[in-house]
Amino acid sequence: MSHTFPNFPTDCKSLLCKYLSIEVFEELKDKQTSNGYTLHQAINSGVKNPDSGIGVYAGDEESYTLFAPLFDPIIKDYHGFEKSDIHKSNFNPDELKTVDSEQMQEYVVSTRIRVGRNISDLPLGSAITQQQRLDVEHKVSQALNNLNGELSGRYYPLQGLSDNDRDQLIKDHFLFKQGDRFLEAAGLNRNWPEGRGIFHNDDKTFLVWINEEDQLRIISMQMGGDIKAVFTRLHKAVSEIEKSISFAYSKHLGYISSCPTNLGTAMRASVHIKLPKLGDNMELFESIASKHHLQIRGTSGEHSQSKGGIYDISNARRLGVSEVQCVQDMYDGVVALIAKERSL
Ligand code: ADP
Ligand code: DAR
Repeated sequence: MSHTFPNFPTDCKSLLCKYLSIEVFEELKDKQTSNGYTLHQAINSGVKNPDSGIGVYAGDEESYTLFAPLFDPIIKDYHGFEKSDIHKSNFNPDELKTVDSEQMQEYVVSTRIRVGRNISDLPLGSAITQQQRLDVEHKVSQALNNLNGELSGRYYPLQGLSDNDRDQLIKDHFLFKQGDRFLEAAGLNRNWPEGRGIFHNDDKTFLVWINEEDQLRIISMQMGGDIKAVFTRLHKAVSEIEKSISFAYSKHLGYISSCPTNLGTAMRASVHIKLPKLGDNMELFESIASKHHLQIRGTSGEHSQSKGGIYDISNARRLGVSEVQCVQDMYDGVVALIAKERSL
């Protein structure tokens, strides 16, 4: 294990570079959690990928307390969330304030809302053992295969999935991509593709990724801009799954996730939306996004570029806000973006 302070490039912009001082490194470098997870493992993704935005991953819930001198300032910087703050959950779709709008249907291509979840009393993906990962796959796929009505569907293990099926699922935006270098360096791709897979219902409007960045990514999605319908289906699915699986949750940090950016609600509510004129004026685009706590991504997921003037717009805040607020942030931001696009 490396005991020397990492050699970051001078233009490194990650929160890891910003907050890993020599003092913090010396304080934490010999510590490890009860699962044997070390500082070296926690920072490896940001060391190997100096273009990271964040650069750290937790190996278990304990990482957030044992490595707090590094994680706390990163959490405060990204979420504006203090050590003494308490996260409050509210997953009631009836409280979402929306109005029927033809413009939403005209500009929004598709809507997707996902939450990350990890099973309580188990390490996270970066520190999980091969057997524990298989146990997660078995437990979760069994719970999903017992779902009925609109949520009933089938589990597809990645192991044995044909290249054609995999490519089709990625093309449909249904499947996580293989070989993300950030996840690789975080130890999240170990034993790939064993223990990984995708469940989807017959309508392909409800999906669960098993053992990607988090142990579950529970996803509701459909074409068009009916954000409330997507949110309502997600709430129903999470409530059903929670009847048989207990998720890692803390009063302070909410739902525990591998990456600190997903703590709290672990929710990303996104639309793929046509905004070609704003796309030609990124400074204006980004100022509206920042005012509405939005993140702009490309249409093939994180670290991708937009295509044909279509952008992935989602809530940036996940911790210290409720699930209703995450979706409200995205909805209100999309209304503002459409108004601006129409005025250009
Ligand atoms: P995550 O949302 O799980 O953090 P990504 O941003 O990488 O991860 O998105 C995962 C996949 O979901 C990508 O293929 C992306 O294109 C797709 N996706 C995200 N939002 C939407 C959306 N609103 N409509 C259709 N596909 C989407
Ligand atoms: N690539 C990492 C992840 C940042 C947030 N996105 C997640 N967790 N998928 C980075 O530090 O840029």
